[in-house]
Amino acid sequence: MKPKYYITTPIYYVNDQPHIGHAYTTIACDVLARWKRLDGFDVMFLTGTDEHGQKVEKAAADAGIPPQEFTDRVSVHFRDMTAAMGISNDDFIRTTEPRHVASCQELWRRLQANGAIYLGGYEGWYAVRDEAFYDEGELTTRPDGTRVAPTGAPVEWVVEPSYFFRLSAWQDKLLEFYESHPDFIAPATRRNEVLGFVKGGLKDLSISRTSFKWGIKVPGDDAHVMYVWLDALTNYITAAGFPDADAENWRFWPADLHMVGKDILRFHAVFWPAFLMAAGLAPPTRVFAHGWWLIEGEKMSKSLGNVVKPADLVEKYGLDPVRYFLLREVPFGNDGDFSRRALISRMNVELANDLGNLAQRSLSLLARNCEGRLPPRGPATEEDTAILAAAEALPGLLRGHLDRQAFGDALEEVWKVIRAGNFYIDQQAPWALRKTDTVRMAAVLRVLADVLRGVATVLQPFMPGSMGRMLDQLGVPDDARELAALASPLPDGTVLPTPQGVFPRFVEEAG
Ligand code: ME8
Repeated sequence: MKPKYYITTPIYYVNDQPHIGHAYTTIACDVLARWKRLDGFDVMFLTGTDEHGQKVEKAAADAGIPPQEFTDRVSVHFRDMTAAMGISNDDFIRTTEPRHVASCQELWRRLQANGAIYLGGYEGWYAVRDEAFYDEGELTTRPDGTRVAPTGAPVEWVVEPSYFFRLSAWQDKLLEFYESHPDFIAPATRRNEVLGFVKGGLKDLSISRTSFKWGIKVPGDDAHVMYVWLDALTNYITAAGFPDADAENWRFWPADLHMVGKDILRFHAVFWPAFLMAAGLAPPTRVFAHGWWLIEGEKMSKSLGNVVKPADLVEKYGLDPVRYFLLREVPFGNDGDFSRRALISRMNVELANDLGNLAQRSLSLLARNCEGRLPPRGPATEEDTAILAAAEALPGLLRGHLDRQAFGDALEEVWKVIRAGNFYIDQQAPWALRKTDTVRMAAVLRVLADVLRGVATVLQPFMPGSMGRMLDQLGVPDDARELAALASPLPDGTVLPTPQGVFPRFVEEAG
């Protein structure tokens, strides 16, 4: 049986249109999902939309339409973004679906049955933009007198009856859990932040609201809707079939990785494992909090008019270059600055020059001098052995890096081999061998074809379209594109289709 791998994106609020930040998280997950499939795993990859709560209710009211109609409309934009980014998700969950309502209500009942919930009253600060409660001590006052949360979100004073989750009872158990699962929170700096927060003391958490209606009803008490974060986090078990323990997808729980932005780590690394353990369910294996993108040095915002729409980028630069750039430009986990100049530079230097030229030179020499067929390997020279060994080491190296979500390190390993390939082709000069030693020329071109096959195979998760085309041109059949297939050489004489450039240079239009 194949090992399983369950990976999730956050589910995005439908108060807004998708932008490059949402695309980033989803693409990172897509690369990992594709990588695991390539590596022989049985993968479940989930994304979706978070549709309840005060913030969405307000956005619907501002748009002048009922919330259900509003969420139907906006959720489609996220679905479209998923398609436009070439995302291979297995499911797309919406929190307004009946399966999710049933799942949340059952989780609530289990928490109640286990004595984890009590009825009380909430009096304190709430930020609708963050859908989060804040303590007085966390707030600052703006010059105009408004009180704001550390995130900059304005807060309002809320007084209402509320059910509470006994989070305070989980402080020691969570600390023990983090201790015994050192890889649960990554990167390490974020782990330390969470540890600090939990050590600072946990208060019981308000998990229901009565001042608005747009949410999942609390079982047995219609006056309350569930706190949107309890509702939202539960999506990860809903999609796995909760509460049906016989559901086909229940074998995927616990999730292997919840990928999130650093803004929502606390919800995933503190509240979520506490909810699950209190309900008698297993917590996820790992939560990775990545960094934040700025746009040419500025915070992305509608008022600044600098919101980068993923579909516009794809139209201008192509999908694969955008996917590549986002995961290559900044070490995953750090904040980054999105600049078109940097994107164009990576397209031209790393994709067109380094990889594109290596492929183009090798494939056109094969087409012209080997009748478009894959020649046999010859007796290996030291140089042949070295570059082939470097290419063969890639799957193992990438496995290590990608299990730590170190996308940049993984790509750097591949580029080391690509650069070595360009050095090899210059040094061996197969174009010169054509006149002096055609047998050696053919052997050199075979080495290059094998190296390119290794490179294109491991890069498929990052750039599925262009690497698919490169494997086509290398004569690799569809059923020989997994990592395991690299162990079997392609048969000598394999017919190679006419080569076509995979990565053209990007030339900025004048003006
Ligand atoms: O928080 N840079 O949804 P959301 C990088 N519904 N990533 C960014 C980004 C940026 N500038 N802007 C957004 C919610 N993101 C909740 C989640 S999960 C159970 C519920 C990404 O629509 C990043 O992944 O506000 C961040 O965590 C997420 O979008 C927030 O999306």
